[in-house]
Amino acid sequence: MTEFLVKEGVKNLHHKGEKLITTHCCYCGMQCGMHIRVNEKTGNVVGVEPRYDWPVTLGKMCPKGVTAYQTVDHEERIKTPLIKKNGQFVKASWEEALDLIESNFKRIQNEYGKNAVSVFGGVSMTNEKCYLVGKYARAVLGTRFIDYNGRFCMSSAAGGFMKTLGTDRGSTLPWPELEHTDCFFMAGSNTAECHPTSIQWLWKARDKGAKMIVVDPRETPTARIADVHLDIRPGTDDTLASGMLHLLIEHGYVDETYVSARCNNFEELKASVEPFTAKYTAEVTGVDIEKIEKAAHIYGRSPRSVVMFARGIEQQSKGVDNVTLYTSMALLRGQIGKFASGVATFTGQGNGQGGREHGQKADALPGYRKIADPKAVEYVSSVWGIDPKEMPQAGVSAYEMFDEIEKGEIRAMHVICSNPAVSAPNLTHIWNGFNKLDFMVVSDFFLSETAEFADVVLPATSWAEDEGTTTNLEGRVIRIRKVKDPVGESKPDWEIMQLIAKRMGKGHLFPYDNPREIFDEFRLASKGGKADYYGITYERIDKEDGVFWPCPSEDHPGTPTMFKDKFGTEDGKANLPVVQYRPSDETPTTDYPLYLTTGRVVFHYLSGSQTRRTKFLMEQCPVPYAELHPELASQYGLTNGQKVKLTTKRSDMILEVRLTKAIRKDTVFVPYHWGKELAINQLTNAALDPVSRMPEFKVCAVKMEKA
Ligand SMILES: Nc1nc2c(c(=O)[nH]1)N[C@H]1C(S)=C(S)[C@@H](COP(=O)(O)OP(=O)(O)OC[C@H]3O[C@@H](n4cnc5c(=O)[nH]c(N)nc54)[C@H](O)[C@@H]3O)O[C@H]1N2
Ligand SMILES: Nc1nc2c(c(=O)[nH]1)N[C@H]1C(S)=C(S)[C@@H](COP(=O)(O)OP(=O)(O)OC[C@H]3O[C@@H](n4cnc5c(=O)[nH]c(N)nc54)[C@H](O)[C@@H]3O)O[C@H]1N2
Ligand code: SF4
Ligand SMILES: [Mo]
Repeated sequence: MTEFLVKEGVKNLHHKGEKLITTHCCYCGMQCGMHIRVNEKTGNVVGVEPRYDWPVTLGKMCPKGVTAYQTVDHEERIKTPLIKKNGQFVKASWEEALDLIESNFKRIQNEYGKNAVSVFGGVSMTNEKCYLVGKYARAVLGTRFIDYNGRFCMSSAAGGFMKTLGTDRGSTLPWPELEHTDCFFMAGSNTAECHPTSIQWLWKARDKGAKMIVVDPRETPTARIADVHLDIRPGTDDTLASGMLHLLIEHGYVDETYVSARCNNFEELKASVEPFTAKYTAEVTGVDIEKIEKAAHIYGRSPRSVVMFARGIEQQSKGVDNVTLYTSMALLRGQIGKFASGVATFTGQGNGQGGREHGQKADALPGYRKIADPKAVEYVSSVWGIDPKEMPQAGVSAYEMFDEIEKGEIRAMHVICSNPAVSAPNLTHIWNGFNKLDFMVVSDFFLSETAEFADVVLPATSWAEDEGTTTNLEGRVIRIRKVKDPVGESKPDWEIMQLIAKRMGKGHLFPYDNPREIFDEFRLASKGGKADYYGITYERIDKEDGVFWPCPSEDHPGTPTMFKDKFGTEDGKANLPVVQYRPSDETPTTDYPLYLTTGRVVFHYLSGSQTRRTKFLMEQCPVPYAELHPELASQYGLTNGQKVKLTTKRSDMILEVRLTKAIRKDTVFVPYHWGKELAINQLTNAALDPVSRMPEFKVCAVKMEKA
């Protein structure tokens, strides 16, 4: 069928009076292949056609993807710079806005030092832009305070992969190989709603007999099709994974040849998981012992298997430990570096992979280099044309920047492509921080909840108005094409940073005329790093359906399968770290007797800034709700549709009850895509993982009352 559509489809997709431009969806890490339909007369985007010949998604798209085009010419797009006067935004020229930014950034830095101006980035942008955000902060503003929204997303996966495998590429295998695996072990991923177009690969494999194990406190649409659903008590993944390791060892499922040749620390790991018997694991996790044993046998006996996880296990104050333990399962079975097997995290945002490699992170430089490494600083400074002594030190993580605001260390912030006024934990702290800033700039194409706090809002272009590259969840670098000219006076983020660089007297560091020139500089900046893009060109991406990093030279084929012969660690061997069990930062108490967990629905994307402006999606899911088991609801005298008050140590809010048997009886789930009084992040816990500084979005203790 797909072959037929590839041959016949593109021709049939064409509508009279329109042109089709080939690109990728702007939302999640799947980066589904699509053609955008553009009216040839008006130049406006009028629709989308799925791309049947894109090898990763084969013409499949989800409800967000097929409506994404509606945001491009949306009536609420910001079309000019906005300046706040007496609490109201008024339209301004670019000159006025830049004057204000220049004078305030200079005043604040003169008075309080360079670090008083901070940058908060995001990864819905292309690699070109993500790379420049790091350079803008460090080389133009000279500040150490830069971090980004990937801290709330991929940082625990990154930290865990670095510890075990030595390189953080979200997937060790290309997605089409999933069809040929024998077993999926999936923890904390609601794949069917969050990476919907992956499901086709799972189905294809299931048709061939592949087994599926899902670990989730909720019976998600993904869990419903599993052979075993481990309905875990939130925050106990470290125990469950340790139990699985214990059982793999106990039942002789360890690939001893692989482990002795390719892994360090097996004996220590073995000793550390000794206490995690099936019985103990069942007690702690609340999962039936039979199911735990069944899962271990299925996973242990599968010749080819893939361990997959997502934010359910990562957005915890022990997210890194969870990642190292689940990754160790794949290592013990000798699965990494082989066909149709391995380990993968479901990268969240469109460029969540690329965006985390290029230096938006407080302690990182392009190519996955560390700012603490003098050689890295020297190399990147030479590419940028700055004195290595000018390179700022490492800063602090996204949430911790708000502590620095409270302390008066940070006085100004430029938010580029993120909406932390909705998406950060413990929102009171965030809102107070924004109110306390002397000066705040936001670059966005909609007036997001965060932009409402700003002094100056700069109109950025959308994903369809500029070209560049992203890196999808496999690690494949792909092309985003310019579909139309920017609406109104909006400008691409790289041009906005360039304008500010000029005002700050650093225009010579931003000499670009187009994204290609930025990509070429970035290739060089990444050269020799772990995430080496040097051999990737726009032409190769077109010709080869994307190129997988690392790709150190133009004659290198790229790396679809990672770690075939050696890992990214110094000695080339994978590590099997020993983990010290610890409970979540908050567990239920008499006062707060239930678990609260948060996440997504298929119809909305992240802070909802884009999807809440899309009519169809809002019709499908207009408001947040509290998902409860009917038995729990009846204990509280609640019925479907009634109002309930949820209270945590941080705040309270009122939500509508939605009853479902597909959730544990001790857990409440609330989707987080709404702002202000509808934002569940008013209640969430900002306890941070000690390594990744990831907040514990997935677990806190909550009190529930009829409202
Ligand atoms: N529709 C949609 N798709 C998206 C996004 C979106 O906003 N909407 N966002 C994109 C982004 S940026 C991301 S990061 C991904 C996120 O993708 P996912 O991580 O799949 O999505 P979540 O809903 O955050 O959480 C996944 C699951 O974790 C479970 N969970 C909660 N607590 C625990 C726990 O303690 N242990 C375990 N094992 N599981 C737990 C939840 O019940 C939930 O089903 O999705 C991407 N795709
Ligand atoms: N409770 C709870 N909170 C969570 C999570 C959770 O599971 N539970 N998940 C966390 C995760 S995984 C993530 S990724 C974060 C995401 O949280 P956010 O960073 O807030 O994500 P978005 O809603 O994508 O915000 C991006 C903003 O940038 C704008 N934008 C999009 N593209 C561009 C561009 O190219 N340029 C510019 N300048 N602007 C652009 C959009 O209009 C939008 O306003 O939320 C986190 N928060
Ligand atoms: S699965 Fe992700 S990339 Fe694909 S259409 Fe949906 S939101 Fe877009
Ligand atoms: Mo994310």
